[in-house]
Amino acid sequence: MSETILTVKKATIEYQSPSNIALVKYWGKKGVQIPMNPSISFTLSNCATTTSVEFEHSTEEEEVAFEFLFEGEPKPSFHPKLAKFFSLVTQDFPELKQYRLTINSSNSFPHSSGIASSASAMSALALCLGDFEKKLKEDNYPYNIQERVSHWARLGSGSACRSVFPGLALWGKTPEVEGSSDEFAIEVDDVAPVFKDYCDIVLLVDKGKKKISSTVGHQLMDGHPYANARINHANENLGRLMKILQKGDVDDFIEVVENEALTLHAMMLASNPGFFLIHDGTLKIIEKIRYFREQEGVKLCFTLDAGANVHLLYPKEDHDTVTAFVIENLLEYCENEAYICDSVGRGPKRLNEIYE
Ligand code: 2P0
Repeated sequence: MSETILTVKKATIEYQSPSNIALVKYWGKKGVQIPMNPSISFTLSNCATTTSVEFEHSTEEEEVAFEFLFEGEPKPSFHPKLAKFFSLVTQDFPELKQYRLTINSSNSFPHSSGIASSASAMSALALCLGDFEKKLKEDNYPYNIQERVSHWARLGSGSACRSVFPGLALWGKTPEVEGSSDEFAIEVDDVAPVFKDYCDIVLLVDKGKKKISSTVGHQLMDGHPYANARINHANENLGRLMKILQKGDVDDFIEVVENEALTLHAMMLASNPGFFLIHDGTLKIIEKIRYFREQEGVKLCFTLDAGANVHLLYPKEDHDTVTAFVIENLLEYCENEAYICDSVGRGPKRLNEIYE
């Protein structure tokens, strides 16, 4: 059966896509970016990557020909990761090999802020490719575009598949949620109002490059002595959290989210070789958050990524109290007193789409 595929001479597609912060953490993978356990995250709002892709029709190549610029400057160090990504995407979308791509990317957050940018960057790129494929196959496009884009984003970086959705996104097959998949993330919208505009202050304890790459971090789960226990525990935490999110129970949310953050770092400590990404400042911040919560009854809590920075999560109604607490008590542990105010966001935005 022959499909009608349009040929576009030239196109430019631009997306802004946010970062996300996991509540139940993805840690460990198998096969081609398949997670060892399901994860769920808040999609953020202010921490985002803007990516424009210019597609120019050319002769078909063995692999996608591309140029990558970050904030206007060529970045050859990103080429191997992108080449691998394109070699996977073209298994689904071989027509892409007929185009030369110029990719321009920039982040809303400062360089070296210690904020993981692979989720926002790879999701923004996947979104541009998704729209382009849909345009080429206009009349017989059979896919669910969000699933397909999330699947491609995952091939670029696991956590990126969750950034395609607003609010909360779940990635990984779980009996708790119908339609969940290891291949792509899905939106979780059955959540109580309090979690729809939850806030996140990112305390930048260490703005440097990560000490270990996420790829190496995930590999340390292969043969980890506690891997099975962790996978079971993550599944339990996910099941609990799904119910908590529906009910709007902030106290139980705090318990699960902090447990996940500390378990992630406990897994790193117990790896071989063991490593720790937490700094003195991270521990001081955690202690102060817990003390403030006990003393003042304000329902703030922390979570951590694979680094020293702390994400301080709290209901929107506590914004003024928490901001004052941060400024008075926590900035002394942040590099150059740097922090970013963010909150649960509405997902990616298409900024531009031009076809010639
Ligand atoms: C997460 N992290 O769920 C977990 C928690 C870090 C700690 O996903 O190798 O950049 O690109 O699939 O997604 C960081 O790993 O890893 C991560 P790759 P990714 O957000």
